[in-house]
Amino acid sequence: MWRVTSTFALGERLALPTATCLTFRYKSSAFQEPKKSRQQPYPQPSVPFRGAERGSFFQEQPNVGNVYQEDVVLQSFLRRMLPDSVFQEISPDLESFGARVGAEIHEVGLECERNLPEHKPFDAWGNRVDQLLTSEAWKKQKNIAAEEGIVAIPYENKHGPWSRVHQVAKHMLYSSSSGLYSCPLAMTDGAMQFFRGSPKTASNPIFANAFSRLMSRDPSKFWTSGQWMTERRGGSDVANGTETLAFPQPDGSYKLHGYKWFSSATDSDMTLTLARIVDPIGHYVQGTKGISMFFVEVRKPDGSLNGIEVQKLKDKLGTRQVPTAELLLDGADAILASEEGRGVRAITPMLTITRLHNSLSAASAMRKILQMARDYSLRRKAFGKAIIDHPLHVQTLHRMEVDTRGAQLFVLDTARLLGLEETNQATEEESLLLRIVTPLLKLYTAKMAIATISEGLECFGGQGYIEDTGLPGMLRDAQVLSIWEGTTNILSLDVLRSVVKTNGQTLQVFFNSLESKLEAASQSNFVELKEASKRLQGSSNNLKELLKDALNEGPTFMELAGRDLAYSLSRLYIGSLLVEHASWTEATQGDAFVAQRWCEQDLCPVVTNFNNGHYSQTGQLQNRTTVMEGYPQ
Ligand code: UCC
Repeated sequence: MWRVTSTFALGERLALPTATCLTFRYKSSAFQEPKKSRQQPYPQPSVPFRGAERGSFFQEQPNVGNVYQEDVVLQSFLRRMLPDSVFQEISPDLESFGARVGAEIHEVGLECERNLPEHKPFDAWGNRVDQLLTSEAWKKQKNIAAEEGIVAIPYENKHGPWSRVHQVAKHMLYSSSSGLYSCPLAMTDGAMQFFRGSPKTASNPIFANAFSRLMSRDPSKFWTSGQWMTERRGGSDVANGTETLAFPQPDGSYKLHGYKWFSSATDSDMTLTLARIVDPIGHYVQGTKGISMFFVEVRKPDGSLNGIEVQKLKDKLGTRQVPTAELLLDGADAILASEEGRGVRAITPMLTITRLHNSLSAASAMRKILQMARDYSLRRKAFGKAIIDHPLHVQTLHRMEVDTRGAQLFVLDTARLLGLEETNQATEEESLLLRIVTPLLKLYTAKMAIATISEGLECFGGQGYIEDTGLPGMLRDAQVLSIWEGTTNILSLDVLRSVVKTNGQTLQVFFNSLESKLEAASQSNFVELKEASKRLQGSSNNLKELLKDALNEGPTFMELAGRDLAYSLSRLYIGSLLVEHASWTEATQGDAFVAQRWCEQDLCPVVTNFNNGHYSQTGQLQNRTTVMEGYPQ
């Protein structure tokens, strides 16, 4: 038996809360239980938890309020960046939507997780029916998304390049309460981007109809789109993984035969998917150049599936609200959407969109858990006071806050670049910058979200581990952010691809952009920013030095350094965004503290690890030797 005794003296000396200084001693024979006497039973009325008397209150739950009003970073970014007239126009929308999220949508989102989709392959008589049963809450999210224009806003284009920022800001309020409806919305936005850029959309009535439905605010007309790219061989290497074949039909359409291994949101109305066109003698081209993109309506007018069999729903760690399925395409009617053999190229503008959505979802979840943890810290008492009054807890919240502000600014600023690009107002430099920051944004915010949400769960103690609080689901859902839409390593390689394809121009504009963001700090009164800028400048110079030599070191070296390079570029860029934000005339002291703390970390792990020999041939050999140690030969 263990006995607990207090060591008050030690506690006082270290100024720790008394209860943290408890010591545990094994019960010695000298320890005596108080003797129970038959003549003197415990006085019954004072015994707590007798029978069913459990009391009416255990712990107060955190409140989700007006998620816009409580988000100072989002508000201040918009005030700083948007023309005043645009800010005045969109603010009421964000204000009222922020309130709706707290009052209504958050709960609908939780319902999506409580009522997961089901697949019913056969009816009672053995007929194949392939019914996908989704919850009322899931369907309600579709209606909410349509009414609120979550996909429509950038395409309605009321505010030119700022329309994209408006959408991303609004979706950042929505995503983490959408019950993962954010997934079909991401793909729908990707499909919109494709249709908007395709010359076929105007001339082909089927495409024109799809385009108008995907951006409709009328729930009865609104469609969502899937994006079926992943086949049995895996999702990263699309060029070698695509086995689906497209057989031309006399009317110019195609029939698709293949197996799609991960098809997210299979309840979507249409999809864009990849296949290889088979010529009349049965030949088709392997590799990237053989892949074309097709448009498929998931159901026929009578409601039956269009040559598609749902094999099973995937049993996933998280995102279980989304009906993700394995699909057999057995003669699905399809229309060629891209140029022949340009399917991979055609998906890349969609990837830019879905990767931005991935990142806004990451930032949205980070902000939400932090808002909830902050609220909870005022309600929850431990060791005699609210946990907000425990400095160590506040330090934890502050560290989460630093990352969350960084993630939010990164997302919003990338949305700004995308808005310029898609309204043809981007300079060449801005387009190049968008090309390199998109994979950086996706890979880095995903990792930050997983870490922040994990930390966030801890802020609720044991309650963070209890299913029906809705908190564990947030962690499960976050885990996919670094996997779908390109894993961290695939995106690191995409950063390198952007550098190689542009002969280093993306890197050049990246450094230029860093410099110009730091210039603003010289005018600021916040002393914290001087040091932060100095550190950013120093690290950026070190990185430039390293890159001068590294780019000549060959592909293996660069591949090995690629992930650390991507992390370094992300940290530098986020640092510069935080400094720029804190240099604004209306910035708060909090903004300056955040920039300062961010810049105290190792901003350039690629330089550190280069100096530690991580990318040398010896380093490479060490990796393999260690990894394979103990593996049976
Ligand atoms: O679909 C999925 C799940 C859906 C759920 C969506 C939820 C979204 C978020 C929700 C939030 C809650 S997951 C499937 C995702 N799959 C991927 O992300 C694919 C991962 N693999 C890659 O990203 C690869 O890098 C590929 C497939 C893009 C490229 O592979 P290749 O075959 O090696 O490609 P190449 O040969 O290097 O490039 C082919 C062309 C080149 O252009 P051209 O032909 O003009 O020389 C490249 O420069 O594509 C160009 N390209 C790009 N252009 C390649 N990547 C890009 C890029 N990122 N941007 C612009």
